[in-house]
Amino acid sequence: MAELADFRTPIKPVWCPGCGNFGILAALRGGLADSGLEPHQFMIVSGIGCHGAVIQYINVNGFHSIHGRTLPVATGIRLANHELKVIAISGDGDGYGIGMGHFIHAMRRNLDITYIVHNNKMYSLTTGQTSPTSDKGFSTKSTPFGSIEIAVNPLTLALSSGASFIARGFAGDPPHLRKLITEAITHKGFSLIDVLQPCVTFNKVNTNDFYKERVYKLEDEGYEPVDKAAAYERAVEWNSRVPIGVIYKEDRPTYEDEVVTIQDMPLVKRPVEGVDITRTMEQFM
Ligand SMILES: Cc1ncc(C[n+]2csc(CCOP(=O)(O)OP(=O)(O)O)c2C)c(N)n1
Repeated sequence: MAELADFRTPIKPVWCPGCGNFGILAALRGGLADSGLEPHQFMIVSGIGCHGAVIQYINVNGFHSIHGRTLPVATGIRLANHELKVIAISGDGDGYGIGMGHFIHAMRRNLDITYIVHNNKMYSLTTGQTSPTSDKGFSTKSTPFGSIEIAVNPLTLALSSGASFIARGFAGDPPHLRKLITEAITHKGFSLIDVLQPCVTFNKVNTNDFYKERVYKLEDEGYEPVDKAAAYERAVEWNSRVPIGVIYKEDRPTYEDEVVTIQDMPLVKRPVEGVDITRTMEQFM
């Protein structure tokens, strides 16, 4: 069985010292190891942003996609070979900004994909502009007088779009996030983990201390993630208390379950000998 060390690469992360991405990377490696699968069984797709480099630091199959397109790439991979465990990784700008349409459609399809979003509530790779999760009034170099837009709530959006596993993690608590990641990988269906990720360089409001003072674990309160109405109540909580843990979970058929042409075997395993593509090729000549 694969061990934690099998998921490491010799490449050293280039993130800023103290970046929340280090905690997420440690949790992700641990979550992959705990799932009981081998490195070659995973495919990780990352997007554009500071988080995007993550695939270089994990020893599994990887694809660095373009801005906002992690989910369509992950969808294609999953439908071509649904024996692969597919994990898509985005930043909040990548996933909830340019990738927003894909996010909603992937959830309503309930593809069996794990989606981890490094949510630092701003664009960091491009040196600190507002993102869709920046709070109203948040001041950045693109909004020096404070953002005048309200923030997107990824959790309520996921609840209304049909994601079948919805959780929030915190980069400052890697052991807890590790468990969430293993649970999400094991879940059959679309799983979202929105991860609170302090950006030590550009976000001076949502710092590690900001979260440490506020986060509480849903499971510590005996919360059961089965009731959608109760999940909405927790999902909108963003004041002196901020919940982390599994907010909602349900079992329903995945997209792959309902695509009849891949029921007997993955598309990549279909024999291609005897398939004549001459007529199709002629149309492109
Ligand atoms: C189509 C496209 N638009 C814009 C950019 C520029 N760009 C690169 S990274 C980035 C922001 C990334 O922010 P986020 O997804 O929140 O990730 P973070 O860097 O905060 O981890 C932007 C706007 C790009 N590379 N491609």
